[in-house]
Amino acid sequence: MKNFSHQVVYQIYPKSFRDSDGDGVGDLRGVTEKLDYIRDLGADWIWLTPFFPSPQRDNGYDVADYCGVDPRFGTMEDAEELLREAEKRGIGLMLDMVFNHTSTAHEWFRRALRGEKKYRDYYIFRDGPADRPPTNWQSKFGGSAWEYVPALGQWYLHLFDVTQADLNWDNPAVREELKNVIRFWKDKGVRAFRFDVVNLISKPDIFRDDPAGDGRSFYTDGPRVHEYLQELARDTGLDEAVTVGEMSSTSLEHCVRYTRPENRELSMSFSFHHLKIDYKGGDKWQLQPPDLSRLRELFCTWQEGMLAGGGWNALFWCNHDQPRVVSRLGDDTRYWKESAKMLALCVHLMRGTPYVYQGEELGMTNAYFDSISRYRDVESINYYRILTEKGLPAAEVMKVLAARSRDNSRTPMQWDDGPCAGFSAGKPWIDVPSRRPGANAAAEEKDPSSILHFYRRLIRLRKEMPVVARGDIRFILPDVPGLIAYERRLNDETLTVLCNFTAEPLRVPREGAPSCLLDSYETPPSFDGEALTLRPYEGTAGMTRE
Ligand code: TEU
Repeated sequence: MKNFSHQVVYQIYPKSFRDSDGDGVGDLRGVTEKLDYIRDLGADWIWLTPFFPSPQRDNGYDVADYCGVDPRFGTMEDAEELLREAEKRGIGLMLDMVFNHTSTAHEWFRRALRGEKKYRDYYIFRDGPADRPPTNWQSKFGGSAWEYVPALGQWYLHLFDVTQADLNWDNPAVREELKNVIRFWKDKGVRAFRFDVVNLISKPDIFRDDPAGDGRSFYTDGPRVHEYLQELARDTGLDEAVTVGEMSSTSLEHCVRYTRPENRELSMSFSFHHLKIDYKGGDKWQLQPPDLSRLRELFCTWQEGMLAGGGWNALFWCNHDQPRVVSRLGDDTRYWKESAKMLALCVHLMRGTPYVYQGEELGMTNAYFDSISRYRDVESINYYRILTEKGLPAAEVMKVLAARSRDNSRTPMQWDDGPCAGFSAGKPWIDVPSRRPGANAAAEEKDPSSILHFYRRLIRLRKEMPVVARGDIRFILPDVPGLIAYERRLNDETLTVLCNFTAEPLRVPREGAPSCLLDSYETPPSFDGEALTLRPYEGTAGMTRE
């Protein structure tokens, strides 16, 4: 059995990581250039978001050919070189398989449009009058999830952008095509895969209106999803690979089933409930202050629940779809360093596999763009229109985007403090953030108290301490508002983690002061015999041995 409990994944969004040829767009050679940086961080895997040929309507999540390399990012030789060079440093690549949908520029879809029945059955086409979509389902990027094709007199389903047509997994020929994609990359030596929104692949037999919602209840963790994942893993030999599924609006019960080793589906799963605690009424486009007690409750439920069910979590705050966590839950001015470190400590010492998203280890902040013309993401641009049309004043819409846009995470990686942050010698495809408080690799390399060095220590701890990799977990101190605290236990060792998510000092009743292993302030919190006092945004971890 493969063992990955001590491992850490570093996520790279190639478009924004490092531009090796000065055209303003990051590329695969840029990633190869920076491999030593990732080795020094201590990551075992690099998850590369899609670099396959694509019209880039959704930055590569609209794939037109799963077995090629988009010329914007380089060539197949560049990909092979990256794989080889990474391997030399003990790093594996994790490729991103976008199997819920293809781009409408994919050959399969084009042939479907040309009327080839075989390929029409690769997608989800439904009859219906031109003025009424088959159901009222909504796209995750806004608007109807159906698009009418006049030439065919039919509608096709797209849960995301109109150029991302959903595949018909009920068709065995589709499943075979996708298995061949895995085999292709496995033959090249790829040993890890991420599966994009993979809990949406199984659609219901009958398509009906959703009176209460946007349709998600019909296709989320759909009727045959477990069967399809088992088949995919079995037929492509994924047992020896590390796999992670991205699960949209999923449940704990399903994630246990997806990731229990005996079910042979996936190694681990991403879920997003903990990143909706600042969505008012569950709506991403309505702001509210983060609900910290809900955050604690969600971590507790998922961590203890996955342990009890024998499942395995992917641990993360950031990815290419999320705003920067230090701007979101920390304080990216006064307590920039302390809060970025506390947030890292909080998730890295939990039970599961930590994912670090490029620049998170530097404490990179949100973009703070002040004009819509600086945004690039299809979702942000759609919602700018939708929210303005609803009557929200433009200034308010800009506030919402500043907090919620996916572009917050897609600004150029900050290698140094030069004008383009050392990302490119040309004009970057997206601007660097308007302010960047010392968050860059060159400066942080030199400063032993930097956020970067803190991440290195955390990653090393997981490798050195079995209690971090394999210990069980129990949440403690539920009654201290603003505190998230847990214990990891293995044999006679207990690791205690205490995190103050507020800008105020916090008194935490304790019988004794644990020995301090790691602290976001670099020095242990004070102890008065009855309680520890955590400073603003302090995160601390200590060990006791029985
Ligand atoms: O994202 C899936 C997804 O549903 C969200 O993260 C989504 O971007 C967000 O909820 C919108 O508010 C995955 C990819 O990570 C994302 O980049 C792609 O755009 C999406 O699938 C479609 O492939």
